[in-house]
Amino acid sequence: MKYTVNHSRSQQLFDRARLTIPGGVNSPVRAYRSVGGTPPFITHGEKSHIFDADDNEYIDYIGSWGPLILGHRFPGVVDAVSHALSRGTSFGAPTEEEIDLAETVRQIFPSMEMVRLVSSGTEATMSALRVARGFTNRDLIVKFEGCYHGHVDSLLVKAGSGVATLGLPDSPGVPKAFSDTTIAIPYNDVDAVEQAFREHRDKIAAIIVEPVCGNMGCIPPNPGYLEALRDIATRNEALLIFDEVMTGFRVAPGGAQQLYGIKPDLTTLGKIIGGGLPIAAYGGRADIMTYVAPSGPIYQAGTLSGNPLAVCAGLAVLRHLQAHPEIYDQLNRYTGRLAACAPENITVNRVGSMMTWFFTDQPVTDYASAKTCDTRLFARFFHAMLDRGMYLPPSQFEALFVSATHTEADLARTLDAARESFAVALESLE
Ligand code: HOZ
Repeated sequence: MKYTVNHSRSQQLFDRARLTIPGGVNSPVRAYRSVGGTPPFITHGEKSHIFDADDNEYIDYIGSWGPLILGHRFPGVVDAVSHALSRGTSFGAPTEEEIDLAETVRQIFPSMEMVRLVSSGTEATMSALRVARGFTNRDLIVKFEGCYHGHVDSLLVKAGSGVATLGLPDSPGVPKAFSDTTIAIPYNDVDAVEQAFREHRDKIAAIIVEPVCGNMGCIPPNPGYLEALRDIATRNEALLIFDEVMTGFRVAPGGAQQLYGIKPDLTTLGKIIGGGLPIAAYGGRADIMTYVAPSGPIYQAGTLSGNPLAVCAGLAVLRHLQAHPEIYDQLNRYTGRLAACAPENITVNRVGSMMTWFFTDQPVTDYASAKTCDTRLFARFFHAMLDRGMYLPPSQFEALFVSATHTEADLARTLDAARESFAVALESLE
């Protein structure tokens, strides 16, 4: 069957956007550079579906890149935001709901004894690094190739997500002195971490890791890997930072740290914690977090930090997830069925409701193996899926997300579309 999908209005909007917005988008992966074509301009969403400016309807497997675990326009969020809106949009002053949110986070993530709210995942990781450096009085940070922690200067070294998607080695504009504070080594390689600590003994402030990578596609930690990071950090009096912006409330209610039973010193959260509004958090051991101003000397601040609309949206989602733990069984079941539909020469990685179909027959365990993917085949698959009404991340180096509002009917349609699209993509190999 030949699909002819109209994208003319999106095309017009994209042409217009490019005149005033770099690349026509406000975050690079959205521009479809690595898959080609025009990004649909979105008008609205409802549960698991989104709609574009040409009235095309899609089953959404991006979910705003993770936050929408309860789907678009979750009634609890709509009500909470409407109620908050009726009282004011921003005060730049403390509110009771901020305490509710911080306490709820601490209940779900017991390692986060104290919590500071910020406005984006980038801000959370940037602040966590500053706290780690200030607390340990050391400068160096260990990060892993292909992990992405937002566009923090010193972490844009061998980064994943848009940086990997666009094939950029590093970013101009980051002073060498900043990137020199970063030691980037392969993910899932314990020896490389031991080696880094042998070479830079007493200088490494922290190890920062996506405990399940989502930003080079979904890559789980090897058995024992996170335990080894915990042990190495402790032995060397460095801090272990889990970047759970993507995995928090996603791979388990209490994130990867609950799933794998590891207690980091600091954690960063974003995405789901705001229910689709801009909020993020960092937190961890109380003895470390009391170094943050004004209780301590490490400075970090923000006018919109703890914004009341975002706080109320996030609380509505977290409370719903707390009250309905069965949601995670359904998410896992559905995503497992998506994982199972791939042909043999496609490698599938899944943790909970995060998943990637990798166009390689090699196991994908790190950035080097992720790069064995045939991104041209991925682009063909991606467009075949889009034509069939499936809205996937437009990059081989991102994970898809399933929401609690995806239905049996959605799943059946998606499985049919995926089987056809794999055939379309792979026919060029025959
Ligand atoms: N870099 C994020 C995903 N890993 C967000 C991409 C976007 O919002 O365009």
